[in-house]
Amino acid sequence: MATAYLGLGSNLGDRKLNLAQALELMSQQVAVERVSSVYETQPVGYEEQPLFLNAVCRISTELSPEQLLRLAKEIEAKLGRIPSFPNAPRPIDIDILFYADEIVNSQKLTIPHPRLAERTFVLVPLAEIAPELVHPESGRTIGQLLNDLGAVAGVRRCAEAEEIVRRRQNVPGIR
Ligand code: PH2
Ligand code: MG
Ligand code: MG
Repeated sequence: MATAYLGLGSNLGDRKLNLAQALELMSQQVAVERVSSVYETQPVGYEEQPLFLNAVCRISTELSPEQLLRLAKEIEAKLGRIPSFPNAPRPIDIDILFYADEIVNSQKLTIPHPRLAERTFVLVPLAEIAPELVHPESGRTIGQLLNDLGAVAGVRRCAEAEEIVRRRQNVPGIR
């Protein structure tokens, strides 16, 4: 069994439902052990797009990193994601942030996620559920990485979304 952390983001369609359904579909294949609060966040990178809802979760799985990536892509496709340009708006994005303390650098997969240390929309929810988690390359904890970024802007907790995401078992059928 490996412990892994996933980042979830949605900024198209019913964002709360997309997060809830992604977690529900994920939990049918792996053990979803912990889910962070949900945050509404300013788009980073390509900025002319709607606000995101972001969250992270901790899972436990027998799947390899490659199998987990395949599962994430399957769920993204099920929830209506169409391949587009980098950072394009999407109903759901599921990124592998960490997989145990493994470092993976293949053509398809880079673990830990290469941009997580600069992204408050990842570090803020991650610091909530895993502040002591150590980044295997930098040796810094999530709490330290978040501190390194200084003041956090553009990330606010969204209690209303959390309610729906928490009740994901009851969400309507997948499109
Ligand atoms: N994902 C990106 C690029 N920019 N910005 C926010 N706020 N949230 C995201 O999930 C996000 C982003 C690429 O995957
Ligand atoms: Mg992403
Ligand atoms: Mg992605």
